[in-house]
Amino acid sequence: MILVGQYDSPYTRRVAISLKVLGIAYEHDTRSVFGDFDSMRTTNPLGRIPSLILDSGDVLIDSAAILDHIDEIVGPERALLPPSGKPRRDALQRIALANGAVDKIGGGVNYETLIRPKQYRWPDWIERCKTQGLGALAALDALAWPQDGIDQAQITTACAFDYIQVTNPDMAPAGRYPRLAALTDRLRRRAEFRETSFSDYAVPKAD
Ligand SMILES: N[C@@H](CCC(=O)N[C@@H](CS)C(=O)NCC(=O)O)C(=O)O
Repeated sequence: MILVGQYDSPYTRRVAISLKVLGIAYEHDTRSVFGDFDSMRTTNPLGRIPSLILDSGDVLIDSAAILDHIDEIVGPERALLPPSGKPRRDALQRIALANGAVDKIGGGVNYETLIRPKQYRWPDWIERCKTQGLGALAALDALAWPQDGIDQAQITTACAFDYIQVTNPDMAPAGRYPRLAALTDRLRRRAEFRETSFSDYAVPKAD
């Protein structure tokens, strides 16, 4: 199978890390959503990442749908999401908050400030997105997190927090989110996180 998307996308990265944790081999297609837009649209009509191209040629889009398929392949004993009940609801709630933080800070604040020309920006909207994203981080930081092991809620949350720390360090200063920092620091040491590191990522500057 082929995973399409670069690791500076936390949605792509959570898929990559899940594949690695579960020992599923993949090729990596590093086309860019912005630089290779027309080509990307031939893989995913939305022109977004991640996509997973299966050996059958079928293309899965959206990280949640891709991860659902991966969990199905490995079966309930090894799946990264709990199968049912409160454990599943709690995990999905954490994942919604983590992905929501990235939607609002990455897709909201960063796209609005880095892509939209200055004269067309709406500061109140950017501030609203920031409030929403930081609200999600605060809610995640108020939760207790495991000190060991790995599952989808941990992977997704650490990918989200790592992304925000790299791209928006002012929003995640040292000490503000101690539980998220501890979770992310622990997982960053794992091979799956190191192999998908995007520490060489150059944060674009808003004009
Ligand atoms: N809900 C989607 C979100 C994917 C997403 O927003 N990906 C970003 C990259 S981080 C993207 O493709 N952005 C380009 C665009 O939306 O035009 C998922 O979980 O896969």
